[in-house]
Amino acid sequence: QEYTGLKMELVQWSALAAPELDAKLQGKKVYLVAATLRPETCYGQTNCFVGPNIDYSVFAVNDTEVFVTTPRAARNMTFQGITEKRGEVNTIATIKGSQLVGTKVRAPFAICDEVYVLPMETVLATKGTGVVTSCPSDSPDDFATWTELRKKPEYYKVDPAWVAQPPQPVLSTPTYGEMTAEELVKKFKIQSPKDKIALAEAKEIAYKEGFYSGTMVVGPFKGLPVQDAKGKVRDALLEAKLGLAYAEPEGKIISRSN
Ligand code: ZZB
Repeated sequence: QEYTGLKMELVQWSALAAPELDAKLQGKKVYLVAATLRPETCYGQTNCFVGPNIDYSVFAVNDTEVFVTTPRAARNMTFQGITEKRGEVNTIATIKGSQLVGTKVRAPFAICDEVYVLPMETVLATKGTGVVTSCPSDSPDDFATWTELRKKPEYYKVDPAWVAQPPQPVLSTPTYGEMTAEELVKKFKIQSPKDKIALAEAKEIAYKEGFYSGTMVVGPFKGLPVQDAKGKVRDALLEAKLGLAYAEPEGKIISRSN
């Protein structure tokens, strides 16, 4: 599985992460790296998700850059020429996802350029980097989680200001318009992020519709079919050094059915 790693630069650590990390990372450029299969949706990113119960590694990539991903992804990256020493993770700190919630990061190319880290219970530690970019216009999982967090901010220990940003249209499909995810969540009567079966079905449809019938409605590739724009957006991210190629080792994808 070939992902695009989206480099979301740290703007400000959450209150729970700052005391542990600020001093250790003076003068470094820090990025939360999200793994995405849909780089073309980067314009519509409105949040970033982490698993609250997952451990994350804060590790040095070189003299200047620091990444935050699961320890598993950090190790994989050392074998992909992303870090300096092959097979060796230069860990600076380990931090729980719940401590990262409320951190503010920059979202590459996004219409809302600064977004907050939120908790998503269904993030798998065994997939991608464990950091997920939220594009609630086109991802039913993202739309369902965002809706749930807005319903119960106190329960999830989320400041309502962190979930204030509404979904941003990225592409249009003939059947579902510019808010494919919301339409599918309604159609399948999805009540919460726990409706896994319906969400998996909605995701499958959203992928197909977006890829085969979608047209970009924002960004430099506005008007282009998604099929054509996808690679161009990915190339632009790599070119701008805001993206990187990240591959998942064969046979290690535990679940595709979240
Ligand atoms: C942005 C995005 C926009 C995504 C969209 C999807 C969609 P899959 O299909 O099951 O392989 N993701 C990445 N890592 C994780 C993780 N560790 N746990 C849970 N979700 C994760 O899933 C790949 C997609 O799941 C990735 O692509 C990422 O979200 C998320 F409009 O990135 B995506 C219809 C889907 N739309």
